[in-house]
Amino acid sequence: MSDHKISRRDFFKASSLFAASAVGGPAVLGGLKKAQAAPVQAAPWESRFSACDMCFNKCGLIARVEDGVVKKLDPNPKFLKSRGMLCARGNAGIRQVYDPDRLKYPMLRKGARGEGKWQRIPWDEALDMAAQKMQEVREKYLPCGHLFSAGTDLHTQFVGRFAEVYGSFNVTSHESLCLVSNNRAFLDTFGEVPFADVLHSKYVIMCGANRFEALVTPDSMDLMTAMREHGCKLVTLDPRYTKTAALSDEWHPIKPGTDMAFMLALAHVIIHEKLYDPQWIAEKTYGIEQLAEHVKQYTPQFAAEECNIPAEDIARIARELAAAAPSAMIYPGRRSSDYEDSTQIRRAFAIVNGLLGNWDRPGGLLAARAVGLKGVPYDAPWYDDNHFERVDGNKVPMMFEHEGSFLITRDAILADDPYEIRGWLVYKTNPMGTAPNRQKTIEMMNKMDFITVIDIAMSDTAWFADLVLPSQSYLERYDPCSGLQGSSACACVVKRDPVVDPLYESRPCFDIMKDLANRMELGEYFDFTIPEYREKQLEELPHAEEILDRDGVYYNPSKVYGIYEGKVYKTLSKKIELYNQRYEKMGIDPLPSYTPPVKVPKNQFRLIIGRDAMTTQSSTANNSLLNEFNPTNTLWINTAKAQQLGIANGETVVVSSPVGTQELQAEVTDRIREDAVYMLTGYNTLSTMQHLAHGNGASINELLVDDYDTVTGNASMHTTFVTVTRKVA
Ligand SMILES: Nc1nc2c(c(=O)[nH]1)N[C@H]1C(S)=C(S)[C@@H](COP(=O)(O)OP(=O)(O)OC[C@H]3O[C@@H](n4cnc5c(=O)[nH]c(N)nc54)[C@H](O)[C@@H]3O)O[C@H]1N2
Ligand SMILES: Nc1nc2c(c(=O)[nH]1)N[C@H]1C(S)=C(S)[C@@H](COP(=O)(O)OP(=O)(O)OC[C@H]3O[C@@H](n4cnc5c(=O)[nH]c(N)nc54)[C@H](O)[C@@H]3O)O[C@H]1N2
Ligand code: SF4
Ligand SMILES: [Mo]
Repeated sequence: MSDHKISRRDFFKASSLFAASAVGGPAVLGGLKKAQAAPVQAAPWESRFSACDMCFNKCGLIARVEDGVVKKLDPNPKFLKSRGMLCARGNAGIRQVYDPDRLKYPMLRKGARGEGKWQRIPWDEALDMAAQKMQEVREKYLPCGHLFSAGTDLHTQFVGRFAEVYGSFNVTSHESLCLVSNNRAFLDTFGEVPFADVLHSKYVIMCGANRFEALVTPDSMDLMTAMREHGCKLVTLDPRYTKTAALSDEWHPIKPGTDMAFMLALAHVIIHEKLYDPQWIAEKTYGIEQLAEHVKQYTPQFAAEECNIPAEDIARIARELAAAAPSAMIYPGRRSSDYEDSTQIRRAFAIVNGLLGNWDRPGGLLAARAVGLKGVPYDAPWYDDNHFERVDGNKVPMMFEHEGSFLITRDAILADDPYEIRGWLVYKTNPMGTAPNRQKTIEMMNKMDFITVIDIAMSDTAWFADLVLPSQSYLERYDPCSGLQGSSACACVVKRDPVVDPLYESRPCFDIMKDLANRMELGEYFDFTIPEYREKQLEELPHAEEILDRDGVYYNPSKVYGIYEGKVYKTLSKKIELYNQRYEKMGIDPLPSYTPPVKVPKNQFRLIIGRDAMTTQSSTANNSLLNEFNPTNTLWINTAKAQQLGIANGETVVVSSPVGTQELQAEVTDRIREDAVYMLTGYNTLSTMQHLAHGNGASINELLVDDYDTVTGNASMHTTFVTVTRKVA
C-alpha cells in the first residue's frame, strides 16, 4: 500500500502542477477555483487517493489515514469530472467502513426466508455451498435457470463475466430501474447517448430532473457555474419545489405525466415561427417535414391545458430557448419522471434538442469520447443444452440485451414463463429496496432454490437470501480501472486502491467470483489478478499507471466539440432522426404522440419518487452520518389538501396503494402540487440489521405498482395512485 501513499510534499507539488495546467487547460472552471485555493495544513495523517462510491459518480478523493484508520475524506482537486467537489454523502463514506451494522462474516439462513435467523459459517464452507447450489441449478434448470443481478460498480463486470461463462443470459442491472428509456430515446435520435455541456449553456430546461439534489457530476457543479458566472437561464418543470426549482429563474409546477405535451408545444413554436437554423436542420437531421406536420396539433394552448402552464409562458420559453440556441438545451435528465411511454416522452426531449441544433457544439449535447481503456477479452463457452433467449426477451421491442428488465424478469420468474429460474446471485444492488412492489420481489425470492447476496450491509435483499457474503467497502479494496466521461470535462480514468486494510472477514467481489469459478471448473476465465487486469486495461495509455499514482486520475485529452464533423450518425438515415425510421419499421410510433396520463382518481394522489442531496437510493438511510439530516422519511402533502383531509403537520398518516399500505408522518407543505405526494426511499427496511432504517418511516417500494415502459421495460415509477388518511389512534 505504501507505494500509493502521497507525501505532503507530493501533494503540494501536485496542487501547483494542477494550478499551472488549469490555467491553460481545456476547461478553466469557476467551480475549481475554491478547491485550488484551499490551504493544505500540516496534518499527522497519510493521504491516499481513491474514488468515492457513495453513488455512481466516482468523484476523486483523498483519504486522510491515521494509524490505519480513515479520519477524513477530502476532494481530489485534480479530479475535473467532479470539479474538485466531494458531496455530503461522499464525506459520510467513512461510515461505510466503520458502521457497526456492517456484514462481518458469511452467514447462512437458518429459519424461514426473511425470519432473520442466521448462522455464521467459514468462507470455505460458504463458497463450497454456493458453488454446489449453482451447479445444481444449472443441472436441473439449464444454465439460464440462474439469474444474476449486479449494481453499479467496477467489479460488476466480473459478475457479468461469471454469468456468461456459467451460461446464463439472465443478468439484470439497476439500469432498468433507472435510465434505460432515457438512453433508448437519445440513442435512437442521435445514434448515441450524449453528455450535456451545461457549463457553456445559455439556457437550460430542467424537466423531471433535480440536478442540485440528485447530483450528477460535472453537471450539478457546472450548472451552478453557468448560472452564476455566465448568466445561463434555468427553467425547471417539477411538480415539487425542489432545491433545483428554488435556485431556478423559473419554476413551473407541471402536472405529472404531461412533459411530452410541453416538449411538442416547444417544437410547434420553434417550427411554425421558423426559429431553427434551416441549413443545419437540412444537413444534419432527418424528418423535419413529418415533424412539422405532426406537431401542428400541439399548440401552446393545447399544452397549457394539459400541463397547467400558461400558453404564453410555453411560447415565450420556446422563443427564448431558440434565441439561445445552439448553446441551449432540454437537459436530457437521467431517471427523470417515468411513465409507461417514457421512451416516447424522452424522444420528445431529444427531438427539441435536435431542433436547437445543439449536437456536438458548445453548450449543447456532446458525443462520448474514447478514454482508451482496453478490455480484457475472453471467449465464453457455448452450451448447446440451454435456453436460447433471455427470460425477459420478446416482451418489449427495444430492451437493452445487457441490462434486461428487472420487472419483466420478475414477472417471468413468477409465471415460470418462458422457463424456470431457481437460482439468484446478487451483488451490490438491492431490488427489495429499489424495485417497485416489494411483495412481488418477496414472492419471486420465495420461488428460488438458492439465493446468494454479496453486500456490505444486511440489505432487505440480503435479509431474504440463503447465503450472505460480506463484501469489502470501496475504501478497502482494489478495483479495476474505470473510464469516466462528462461533458466538457475530459475523458478520464480512475482506479481504487485500498486506503485501509479490510475489516472483519470481508472480501472483494472479484475474489468471490474467482473462487466460485475455480470450484465450478471455470477457473480459466478468472486466471488473473486485479493488478494484472489493470495492467492490461492501461496497456495503450502511456504512463497512465504512474500518473494515476501521482494525481489519482489520468486524462486522455481529446477533441470536445465537432467530433461529428464529416462523420455519419449511427442511425438508419445516418442523420439525427427527428422521425425514427427504425421505429416505423418495427411498428413503434416514429414520432412521439401524446396521450394524457391516467387521471388521478377522486380523493387520491399520484405517488412520485425523487431524491435528496443527503441520501442515495436505498443505501444510506442507515448511514448514521447521513441519517442525521433525514432521521425518517415523511409524506409531502399539499397544505390545502391536508386541510381538507384534516391532516396536521407531523401527524401519522396511512398511505395505501393497490399493492401495499404504509404509515409515516405527514409533512404538510406548499412545495408540492395538490394532486401528488412524495416520500424518500430507503426507509422502513424489513432487515432488523439496519438499526436506523428498520421500522422507521415508510417503504415506498411497498407502495409503488410495477408498471413499465412499453418500449424498453424500464420501471415507470410515477404511475401509482394512493389514498392518504389520518391514522386513527
Ligand atoms: N423508490 C425508489 N426506487 C428507485 C429509486 C428511487 O429513487 N426510489 N432510484 C432508482 C435508480 S435511479 C436506481 S440507479 C436504482 C438503484 O438501485 P440499487 O442498485 O438497488 O442501489 P442502492 O439502493 O444504492 O443499493 C445498493 C446496494 O449495494 C450495497 N453496497 C454499497 N456499497 C457496497 C460495496 O462496496 N460492496 C457491496 N457488495 N455492496 C455495496 C448497499 O448496501 C445496497 O444494498 O434504484 C431505482 N429505484
Ligand atoms: N443525492 C443523490 N444524488 C444522486 C442519486 C441519489 O440517490 N442521491 N442517484 C443518482 C442516480 S442513480 C440517478 S439516476 C440520478 C437521478 O437524478 P434525476 O433524474 O434528477 O432523478 P430524481 O431525483 O428522481 O428527479 C426527478 C424529479 O422529477 C420530478 N417529477 C416527478 N414526476 C414528474 C413529472 O411527471 N414531470 C416532471 N417534469 N417532473 C416530475 C420529481 O419530483 C423529481 O424531483 O441521480 C443521481 N444522483
Ligand atoms: S456525487 Fe457525492 S456520493 Fe456521488 S460519487 Fe460524488 S462525492 Fe460520492
Ligand atoms: Mo439511477
